[in-house]
Amino acid sequence: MNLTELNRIATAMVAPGKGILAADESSGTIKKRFDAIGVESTESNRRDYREMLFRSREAMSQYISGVILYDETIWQDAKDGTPLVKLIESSGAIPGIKVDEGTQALPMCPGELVTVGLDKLAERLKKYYERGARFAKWRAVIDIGSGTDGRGIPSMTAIGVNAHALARYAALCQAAQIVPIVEPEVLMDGDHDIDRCYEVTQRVLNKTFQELRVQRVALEGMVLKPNMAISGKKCAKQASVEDVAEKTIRLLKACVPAAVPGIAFLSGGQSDEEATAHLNAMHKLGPLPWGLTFSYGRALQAAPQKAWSGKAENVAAGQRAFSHRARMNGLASKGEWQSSLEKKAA
Ligand code: 5MM
Repeated sequence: MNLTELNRIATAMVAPGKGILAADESSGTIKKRFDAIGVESTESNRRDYREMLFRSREAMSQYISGVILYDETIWQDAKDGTPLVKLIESSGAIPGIKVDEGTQALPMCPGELVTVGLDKLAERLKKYYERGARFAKWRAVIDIGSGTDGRGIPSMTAIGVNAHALARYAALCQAAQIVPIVEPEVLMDGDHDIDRCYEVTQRVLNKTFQELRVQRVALEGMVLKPNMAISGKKCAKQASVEDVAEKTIRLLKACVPAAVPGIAFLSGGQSDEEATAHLNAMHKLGPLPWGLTFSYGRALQAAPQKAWSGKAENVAAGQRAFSHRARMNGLASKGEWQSSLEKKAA
């Protein structure tokens, strides 16, 4: 393992003014997104859509540091035969790959999930590296709820097995000279308040870093992709932008060692503008010990998906919508965003 090189890539992924495009929707998820805009989820439509994003020159060269791909996409070529990975590289962004294989029900823990995909991962990583991937992603999913057996969710079992798998994956990535994005997502579904989210996320992050240490993962060669401390979507009392920013930074400072080069948030179902405003507000609370940016899926793609709607004549509009969101989040990653910039663009 060349840790200097892993650290260089991890640092580039969270460079100020840039962030990560999470375009790694699995087949089921992209179908849901396409259903919402009335587009059939065929292999060529998925390729055309992602090619549109990766050919968005302004977004890709100025505001996007890396792209997380799904297995299908990393092997796909653009319409003119250029591998999509090459399009990403030529824009100056780093190609990455989602390597988990989704979730399964966790035995003995009703309602809870464990992320799978460790079998043959070492071999898969080797092939992805040869194809150009320099970082990877594995997402664990932790729900907050009351549970059907009265024991409460999440259980220590779910937190423990998911942290163990995240660390196994991260160690395998580093051995393959690939930077692991470690994503333990505490879902914002549900009616819990921000303090409950804070408390659960703290337990999850502490356990995750404990496992990373036990399994000898080099913290200098990874990126953390966490949720923010935020109110559940159905909570009657929604925390303010300032509250989310203050509690998220307090939580991360308590749990994430300064050796970690960067933190890149998931958006988790927040609206586009909320996700941008939260990141921006966090940068008002600096200086921070790590790079802090975005790794958004929905909060970067909802607008371009709508503008594109599967029509070739809408490609330029889709690219404009993507570049706008990428620029807004790029500014937020430096604390330079203002809501008036959104209105001007509209
Ligand atoms: C883009 O969505 C990713 C893949 O999800 P599935 O495996 O469920 O299809 C997802 O992992 C994503 O990278 C993160 O959750 C962040 O995306 P959001 O939309 O929460 O910013």
